[in-house]
Amino acid sequence: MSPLGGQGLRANKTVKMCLSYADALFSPHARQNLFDVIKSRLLAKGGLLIFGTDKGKTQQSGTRAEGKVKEVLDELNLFYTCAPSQQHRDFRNIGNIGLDIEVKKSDKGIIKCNDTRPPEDVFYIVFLYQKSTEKSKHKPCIWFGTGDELCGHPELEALREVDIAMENARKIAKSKGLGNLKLYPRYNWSVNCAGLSGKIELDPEQ
Ligand SMILES: [Ca+2]
Repeated sequence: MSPLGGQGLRANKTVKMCLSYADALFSPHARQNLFDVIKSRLLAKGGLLIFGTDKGKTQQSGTRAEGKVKEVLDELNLFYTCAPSQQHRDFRNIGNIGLDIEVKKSDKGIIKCNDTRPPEDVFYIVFLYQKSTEKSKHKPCIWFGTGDELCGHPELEALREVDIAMENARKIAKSKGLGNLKLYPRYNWSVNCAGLSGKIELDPEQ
């Protein structure tokens, strides 16, 4: 038995945790690196074709896609917290280094984001065209990347102009002259994934 016994093991664990914190602080690539590990593991695992929805319940098949990612996080024994639904980060602070992952699924290739556009610092795993057949233009695939890459690197100036236009629209909607009508202009963002590069085709046989 080692002179430190059980204590030695605990000490070892502490060292590992400190290293991962240090890694996060000193390497700007730590989150990307961990995301790459999760990506490889998910692809190696297979069984990633998630067919359609159960009786039109989009939420449920979305949950199945998230379940696949959760399995990988658990197999890798990674720390994370789960966000309440309707938020843009399904899994937060993965590996205790601030890696947040959002899982999406769309059979039509359009991701609905409602009032919040994908945050640039969130990493996305997107299941696309799962219902495709042999004749379909788009094959079932999966895509990995950051929110910024998902959005196609929008220009800050263009985004700022949109925000100003929205502010103005809200001001106009509040102004007098609409009688009893009330209006609150809202964002309704969505992402068209057709042009995303780096999609990984899924084997229909798996
Ligand atoms: Ca999700």
